[in-house]
Amino acid sequence: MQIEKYKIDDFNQQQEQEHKRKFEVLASSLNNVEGVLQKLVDFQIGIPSWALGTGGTRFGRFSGSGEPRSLEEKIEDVGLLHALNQSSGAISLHIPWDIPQDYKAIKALAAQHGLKFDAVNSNTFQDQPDQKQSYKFGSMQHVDKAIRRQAVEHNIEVIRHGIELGSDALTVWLSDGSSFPGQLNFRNAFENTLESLQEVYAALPDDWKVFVEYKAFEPNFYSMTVGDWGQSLLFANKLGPKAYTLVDLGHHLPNANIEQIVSLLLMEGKLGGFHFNDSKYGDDDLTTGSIKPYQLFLIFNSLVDGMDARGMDHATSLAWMIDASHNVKDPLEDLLQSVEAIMIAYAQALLVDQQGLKGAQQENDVVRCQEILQEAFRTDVRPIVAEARLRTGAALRPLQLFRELKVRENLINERGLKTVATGL
Ligand code: PSV
Ligand code: MN
Repeated sequence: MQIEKYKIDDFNQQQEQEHKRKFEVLASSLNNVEGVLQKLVDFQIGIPSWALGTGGTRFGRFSGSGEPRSLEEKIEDVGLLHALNQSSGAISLHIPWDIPQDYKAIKALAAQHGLKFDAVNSNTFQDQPDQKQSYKFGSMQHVDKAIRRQAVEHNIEVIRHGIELGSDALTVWLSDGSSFPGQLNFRNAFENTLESLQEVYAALPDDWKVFVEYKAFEPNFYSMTVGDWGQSLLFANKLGPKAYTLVDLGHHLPNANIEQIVSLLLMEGKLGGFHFNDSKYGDDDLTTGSIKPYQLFLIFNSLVDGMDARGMDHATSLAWMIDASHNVKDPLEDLLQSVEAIMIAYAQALLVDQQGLKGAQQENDVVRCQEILQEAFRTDVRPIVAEARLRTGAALRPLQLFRELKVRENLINERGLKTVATGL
């Protein structure tokens, strides 16, 4: 299915008067509205290929209908999102779930939808049917060099796919760790992992980055070999200038101060990318902004402050990606909600009076600090986010248009009721 431009324009025309009224009221109370709008227009969020099908848990997976059955259909889905919001201009692939057969055709299809290829992801957390050695006891940390070698070769193969598609980053998430005390020698596990990552690093093209993603627990429950930002940063520092830490919002122990982590990683020039999602308990992979929108805003506040301090381009310096998928929503509707929540938090962070905040911090005026932050957080920025969409030819209300155009029903007609997308 393709969404014709005139359908978006017709829809916007119906909404425009009301939108303009709200936007003008908001704009009149803000400084530098045009600067904020341009930043929102430029900001693009990578969509994970594995979130286009309904997610599951170990207790089951309730597949939706009209899910993408191939990489081509996944690209088509992201193209639909991007047509609706013009903020989802990239797709992040997971290998081997999404092995491209014909690079030229896949690249042409992505370009047709205005999409780029974001970081490519390797998978050494599952055994594949044709695989020689098992990752049951880890991959890059494994005591057996042959298994480590297999994991390294897989990552190098993922880089090769990425090069063909025009990607420029590899994300390595390792499920390596241990589930019981004594199972692992922590030092050996770290050293083996470092050696493996160094071999992968050596295969990176000059203009590529590698993102080392950390996670506190699961599937291992006693120790994770890349378990927190400290361990990830250790690896990234030892690997070299092309290695960075990737922050997945669901990968911390409860109540971790993610905004502080982000701030320090940026200070060190070692924050590489983001996996957005939300959670109540652990790695819940819920819709971004659905549980803790204030935390999301505070994270964006750290991001804006930290990127500006280093003169970084907000849109291009970091890899912005979603990593969410769950059991109960239409995945495309869920992704539209996530992108909207990210844009809202970003817009609110752009409104923070950074100068005023720094002044209040210098004076230890704690109350004013809080007032300044909450002034921005409590601003209803939806009209400015919508205005950015209007200017790029996207829908004023993407989710509403998705439903009015009966996108899912169309996809079911094309693909069928019983479809299962590759992924977890
Ligand atoms: C692991 O929980 C993770 O966050 C990694 O990014 C994986 O690659 C992704 O989820 C998909 O399973
Ligand atoms: Mn992730």
